[in-house]
Amino acid sequence: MTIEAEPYGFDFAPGQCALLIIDMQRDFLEPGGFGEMLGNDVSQLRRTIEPNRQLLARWRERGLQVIHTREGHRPDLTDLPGAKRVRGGGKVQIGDRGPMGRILVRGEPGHDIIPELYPLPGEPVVDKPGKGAFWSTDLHAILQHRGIRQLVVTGVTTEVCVNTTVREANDRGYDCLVPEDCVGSYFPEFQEMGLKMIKAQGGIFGWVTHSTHVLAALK
Ligand code: TIU
Repeated sequence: MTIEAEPYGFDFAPGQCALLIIDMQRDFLEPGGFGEMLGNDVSQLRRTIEPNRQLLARWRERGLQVIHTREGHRPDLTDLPGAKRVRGGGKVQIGDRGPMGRILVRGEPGHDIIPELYPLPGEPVVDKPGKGAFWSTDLHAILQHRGIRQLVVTGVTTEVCVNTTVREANDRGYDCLVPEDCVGSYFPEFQEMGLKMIKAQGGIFGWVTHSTHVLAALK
């Protein structure tokens, strides 16, 4: 089955393809979290919620593999590099108290996934300390054990955690398809360029499509 995509059609094998939803956490999408702490307008990302909700619903109806990720750190911050802690130079740092609990700390309300896309029991949630979902996690092992060789990658933000994860996945031999309406950036120009970088040079890192084309393939 071929999904309409750029730079050319994506050869879709649903049984070997996981939906990988990156970091749709309150800390990135709601006021008072890590995203806003970095000086960003969080409302930019909220348009991705509804298309993600529809894609997730269809994926679940078909009984296909869903994996969620969350960026964050241990409560004792032993997995937080000093460089990441001080980056930004602001008054508030990762681990400090914010309106949704300690910022980017596992177990805090702000660190959790937004209610619209909340994981079901049986859907793996990969907690990652970095931007890429493969670094310092068991994601590759999970995918290998489930026989996954393709990823539909969605979530936030396009040029940071989505791009880093697509690049990591590509180097590990996975084909990645990114639906443009299901990924979001705080910056419109990075949204555009982040997607162009993936599909340039014959799909150097993967393919870009729209969720309607993925939904059509899963009718
Ligand atoms: N700052 C920003 O654009 N993103 C992140 O810090 N993490 C993710 O992209 N998840």
